[in-house]
Formats: sequence, C-alpha cells, structure tokens
Amino acid sequence: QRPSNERKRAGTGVVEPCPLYPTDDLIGRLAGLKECVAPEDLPRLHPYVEKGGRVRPTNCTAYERVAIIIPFRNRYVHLYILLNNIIPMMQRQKVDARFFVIEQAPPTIFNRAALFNVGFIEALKLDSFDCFIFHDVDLIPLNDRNLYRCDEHPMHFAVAMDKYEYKLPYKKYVGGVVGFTKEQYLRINGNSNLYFGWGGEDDDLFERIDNKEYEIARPYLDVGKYDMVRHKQDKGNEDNCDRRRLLRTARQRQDTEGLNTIKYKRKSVELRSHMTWITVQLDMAE
Ligand code: BGN
Repeated sequence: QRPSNERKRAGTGVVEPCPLYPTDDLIGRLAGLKECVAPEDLPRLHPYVEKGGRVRPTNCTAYERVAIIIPFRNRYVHLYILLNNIIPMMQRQKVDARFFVIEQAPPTIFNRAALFNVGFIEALKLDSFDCFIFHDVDLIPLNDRNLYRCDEHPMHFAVAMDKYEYKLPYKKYVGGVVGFTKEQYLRINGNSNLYFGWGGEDDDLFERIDNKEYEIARPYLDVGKYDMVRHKQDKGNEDNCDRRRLLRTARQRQDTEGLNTIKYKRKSVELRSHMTWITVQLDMAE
C-alpha cells in the first residue's frame, strides 16, 4: 500500500504528485565526485537542504518519505564526499529524503548492522518515513537512474562496485546499499545485532530476507554502479572471527534477535545543517 502523495498547493486546490520516474531530470551515468569537501562548504554547495538534512522536491510531492541511514565512525572525509554526491542526486530523482548519520561511540568494536537498527528506530521517533535506505559511507553512486526508493521487495542498490569489477560478487550479496519499506524491515526483524567487526552481517541480512520469502529487487549493473572511496580497514573494525559460526544460525535467530532486541544508549541527537546526527553507545553482547 502506497503512502498518500497528495498535497494541495496553497490556494489552488491542485494536487501534484511527483512522477515515479522523473526521467527528464536524470542524467544517467555520473563521474562520481571524489574530491574532499569541507563540511562548512555544504551550505554553499547545497543551499536547499533543510536543517536536519531533508531534501525534497519543490514543485511536486514525492510519493514516499525516505530515511537515508548512514552508519558512521570517524570517516568524516568519506561522509562529506558522499553527501556532496547524493544530495543533488536526490533532488534530480525527486526523492523526499532525510539523512541520518548514526555514529557509534568508542570503545566498542564497530557494528554496522546494529547501527541500521538504531537508525530505523531513531528516525521513526523524529518523523514518519515509508522507506529506509541503509547506505555505506564510502560508496559513491555512479548513475542517477538508480532510484532511491522502496518497492514491493527489498531493494539492493549496490550491485556493481569498482572493488568487485562492477559485478555482483556473489548471488546472495546484499552489502553496500539496501532499501526496505517500514513493513519489510519490521517483518524481517531488522538486522542482527551480534556482528561486531568486519564481515558476515550482510550475509545474515540476506538469510533474513530470504527466510521471509522476499525476493531481492536489483537494478541493472550499469545502473547500480558505485565507486568506493579508498581506505584502509578501520581500527576498531577488525575481522569478525565469529562470523561464520553466527551465520549458521541466522534463520533460527531471526525472530528472537534483531530489531526487537537491540540495546543501546542514545547519547545525543543533533539537527545539523545537512544531516541529523545521532550518537549512540552499543554494548557488546555477552
Ligand atoms: C563476504 C563477507 C561479507 C562481505 C563480502 C564482500 C563473510 C561471512 C563468512 C563467509 N561475508 O565474504 O560480509 O560483504 O564478502 O566483501 O565474511
């Protein structure tokens, strides 16, 4: 069931929903801007973003509201490069989007998947959203026909990354950038919270999606194309040695561990000029 996209223009009584495929505004292939951007330059580069990080179409109403959730720790350079790329893309796509940076406070080992759950819960405390796009901080989209929206099935957007020679590395891969409607995310009970460190959490997510009999919707390789802004493996995000063992019980754990069991301490919520910044403390599960 689609959210209502009806809005009356003041005084006219005219309802103007945005086109589902705003093809006239799209460019197609993009070069991908990799130069560093200082945060204080964002207001000059993207003046139309509302405080807290909302971008929305000015002459029509988008048919859904999208929360873009970016799990974060200490990757400021990547974050501002990403925003510099996706803000104008959201505008051309006529997406009503709000950017959420979910920062994990030290010292616990990084937990990307748990931060997705936090982002989902915290975004809904602040506003209503229909669609949640979980976005790695280091992935730059290279084609604006890759529409940031949700559909009948969970969406996997990042199907062709430079580090995998612009191909899907394996069939069950759902890493990088994924999108769920609120209903879909609730139905799969979100992500697992047990994956501290690098690897496996996205494969666990695949098992959850598949176990609830969803398909995975994907764009063509030429459309779902991304470059990764290069970096070394982060300190505090070492390989997770438990990941193979955890993955074996992904389906058994699905309904009893995930969105419904996440524990975290919210340390702060800040409405910054181009994003809502939420800092949380995660505890290592015993
Ligand atoms: C896989 C990782 C993913 C990662 C991709 C791409 C695991 C689970 C144990 C087999 N999965 O091997 O998390 O996104 O590679 O790099 O390590």
